[in-house]
Amino acid sequence: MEIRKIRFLEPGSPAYRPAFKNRFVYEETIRNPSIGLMTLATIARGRVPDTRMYSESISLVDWKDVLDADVVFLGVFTFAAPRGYKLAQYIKAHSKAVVVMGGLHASMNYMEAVRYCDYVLLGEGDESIGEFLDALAAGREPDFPGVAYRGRDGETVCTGARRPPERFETVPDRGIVVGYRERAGYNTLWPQVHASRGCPHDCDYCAVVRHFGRRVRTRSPESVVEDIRQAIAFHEPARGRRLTQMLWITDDNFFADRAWAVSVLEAIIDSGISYHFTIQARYEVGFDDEMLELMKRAGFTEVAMGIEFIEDESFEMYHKKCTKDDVVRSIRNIQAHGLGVRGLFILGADSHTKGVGARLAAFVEAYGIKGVLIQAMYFVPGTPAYEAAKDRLLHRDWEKYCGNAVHRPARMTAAELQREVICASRKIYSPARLLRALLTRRGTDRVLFIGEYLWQASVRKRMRRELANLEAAELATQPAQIPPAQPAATPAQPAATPMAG
Ligand code: B12
Ligand code: SF4
Repeated sequence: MEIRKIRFLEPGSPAYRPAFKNRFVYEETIRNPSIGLMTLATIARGRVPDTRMYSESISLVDWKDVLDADVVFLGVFTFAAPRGYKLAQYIKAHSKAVVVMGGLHASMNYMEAVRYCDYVLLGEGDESIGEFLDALAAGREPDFPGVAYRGRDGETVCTGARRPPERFETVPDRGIVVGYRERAGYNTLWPQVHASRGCPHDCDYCAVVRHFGRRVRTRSPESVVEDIRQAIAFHEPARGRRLTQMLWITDDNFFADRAWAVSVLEAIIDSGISYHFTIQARYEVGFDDEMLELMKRAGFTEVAMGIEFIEDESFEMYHKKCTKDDVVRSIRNIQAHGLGVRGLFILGADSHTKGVGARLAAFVEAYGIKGVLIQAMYFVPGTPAYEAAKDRLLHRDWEKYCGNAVHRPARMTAAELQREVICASRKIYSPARLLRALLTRRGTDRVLFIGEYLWQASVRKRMRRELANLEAAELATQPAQIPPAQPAATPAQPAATPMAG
C-alpha cells in the first residue's frame, strides 16, 4: 500500500484542556510528552515526510487529520492503556488507517492490546517501526519477530520476542509534536533526555527491567550531548528565561555502566553547557566520590534516588539489593558533596502497617530529602510482584494505576494504604514546610518546591476521590470474595463511551 501520511498519538489521561495555569502549576498528571514515541516519529519521518505526533497531554488533536492518515501508531504505558484502547477503537471505526500499538503496557500485555488495533509491535520500536513500514508498503504481512495480530480465526498470532536494538542514537525532534513548541516555555514541561536503556537489577515490582531487559545499552556521549543541547534550546523561550532551568535525565539506572556514565558527564562538561540537571539513580552512586564531583562540575544539583522503602524487611521481600543503612549513608555522602537528594518511594509492601505514611514523612524530614514521589505499590502483568499479588488486586482499571492503592496489602486494607500515601504527602508538603522552603531555599530549588506543593495538592485531591471508591469496595467485598485473577493476557472491557478529546 502507498503510505502518504503517518500520525503518532500519545493518549493522555485526561486529555489536554488549554488553561493559563498549565504554564505554572503542575497538575496531577504531569504533561511531558513521551520521548520514546517522539523518537519513533522522528525515525518514521525519515521514510514518510508527512509524519507528525499528537500528545493528548499537550496537543489539541485535529481528528480530521488523524483519521486521514494511512498508519496511526499509538504508544501506551499502563496508566494510559484504557484511553489508548478507546482512541484505537475510534480510529479503526472511523478511518481506513492501519492502527498499530506499542509501548511498555501494550508490549507486556499484547494479548489484551491486540483486541483494539491491527498490530502490536513488541519491545523497543527503533528498528521495528522501519521494518513494519517496509512490509506494509510492499503489501507483505509483517512476519519479523515482535509482531502480534489477530489471525483469520480470531486467535492471536505472535511472531515471538524481539531483540532490543544495540544502537539507538536518534535525537528526537521535539518539533514533531503538534503544539509542543508553543508550550515549550511552560515551567510545567521540562526538558528531558533518555540516554541508556536496561538495568542489571531485578526488583520484583519493576516493569521497566522486563521491557528493556537487564543488559545495559547506551547512546554515544556525543548523541546525548546533542540531545541535551536541543532539549534546552527547545524549552527556553525566545525571550526571557524559564523559572526552572532544570533538565531531567530520565534513565532508570544511568550509572549502571560506570565508564560510560563518566564519559557522558565529561562530555557535558567539555560542551560548556550551563544548566541544572536532575537524574534518577540507585543508592550506590552515593558512594562514588569521583562521580559525585563530576556530576557537580557538569551542573547536576540533585539525585532522584529510587529509595522505595525505608525498612530492610521490605527490601528483602521485593529483592531490592539494599539496606536502610546503605540508603542513609548514601544520602549523607551525596549531600556532603553539595548535591540534593529527591526520594522516590513505594508504600504498600506486605511488611507495611498503619502509620507507614507518617514514618516516611519523618524519614524525609530527618534526612533532608528535598522532594518526593510516592506511589502505592504498582502491579504490571509480567512482573513477579503482579504474580504474587494478583489474587489481591481490587480491579484492573489501568487508568487508576497511577499512584493509587490497587490491591490489598497483607497488613492493611487498600483504603488504609491510600490514606497512608495521602498522609505522607500532606506531611511532606505541609504549609509549614512550604513556608520554610520559601524562607530557606533559593532559585530553582525554591520554585520547584512551590510547584511540587501545588502538584501534590492536586494528587491528594485525586487520591481522596479514589479513597471513597476503595472504602465502598471494601464494605462490599470481603478479602475471600475478591474474584480470582484472570490470566495476564485477559482483555480489559472494550470502551463503551465515545471520544472525549
Ligand atoms: C519520563 C517519565 C515520565 C514523564 C513523561 C512520561 C511520558 N510521557 O513518557 C512524566 C513525569 C509525565 C511521568 C509521569 C508518570 N509516570 Co513515568 N516515567 C518516565 C520514565 C522515567 C521515562 C520514560 C521514557 O522516556 N522512557 C524511554 C523511552 C525510550 O522508552 P518508551 O517511552 O517506553 O518508548 C520505547 C518503547 O517502549 C517503544 N514504544 C513506545 N511507544 C511505542 C509505540 C509503538 C507503536 C511502538 C512500535 C513502540 C513503542 O519504543 C520506544 C523507543 O524504543 C519512565 C521509565 C522508563 N524507563 O520508561 C517512567 C514510567 C513510564 N512512569 C511510570 C509511572 C507509574 C508514572 C506516573 C503514574 C507516576 C505517578 N505516580 O504520578 C505518572 C503518570 C502520569 C500520567 N500521565 O498519568 C511507570 C509506568 C509503569 C507502567 N507499567 O506503565 C514508568 C515505566 C516508571 C516505572 N519505573 O515503572 N513519567
Ligand atoms: S534498580 Fe530500578 S530499574 Fe533496576 S530493576 Fe530495580 S527498580 Fe527496576
